[in-house]
Amino acid sequence: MERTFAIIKPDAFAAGHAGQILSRIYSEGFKIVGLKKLYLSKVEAEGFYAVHSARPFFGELTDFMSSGPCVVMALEAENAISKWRDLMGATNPADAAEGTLRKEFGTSIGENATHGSDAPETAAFELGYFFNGLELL
Ligand code: DAT
Ligand code: MG
Repeated sequence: MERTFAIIKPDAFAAGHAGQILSRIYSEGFKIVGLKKLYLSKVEAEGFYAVHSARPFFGELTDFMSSGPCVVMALEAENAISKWRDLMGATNPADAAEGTLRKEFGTSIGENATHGSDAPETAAFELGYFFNGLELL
């Protein structure tokens, strides 16, 4: 079993899509081992996305991630990291395959509905950024 870190981003939460996304998470066989609703500050969003701090879209990205409430989750499954990336689809919703969350709920490359860790090292950092061990059951 592997764990990954996922976010229902502010666009999807504000649009009322959290329920459908959670339903999909269950139907695809993930176990939710941690979940909370947060309203990130700009500084917290910058810390989370520090790896992208040199990118031209960093300001836009961290403004967006601190623009409203989101839902952060720890998901467990076999090969959870790649399984969740597959369910999300491509970063740009315009390129995402039919049936993926970003295809269904994303509206632009910046506002793409969901986040998922891309490797075991980033999953460990991201899970630890938002959850302590006692919160993961
Ligand atoms: P992913 O979220 O698929 O792992 P990423 O790590 O490359 O993608 O980028 C993180 C987020 O930054 C992404 O979900 C949306 C935003 N982003 C990426 N490329 C962008 C771009 N060219 N313009 C605006 N936002 C972008
Ligand atoms: Mg990424």
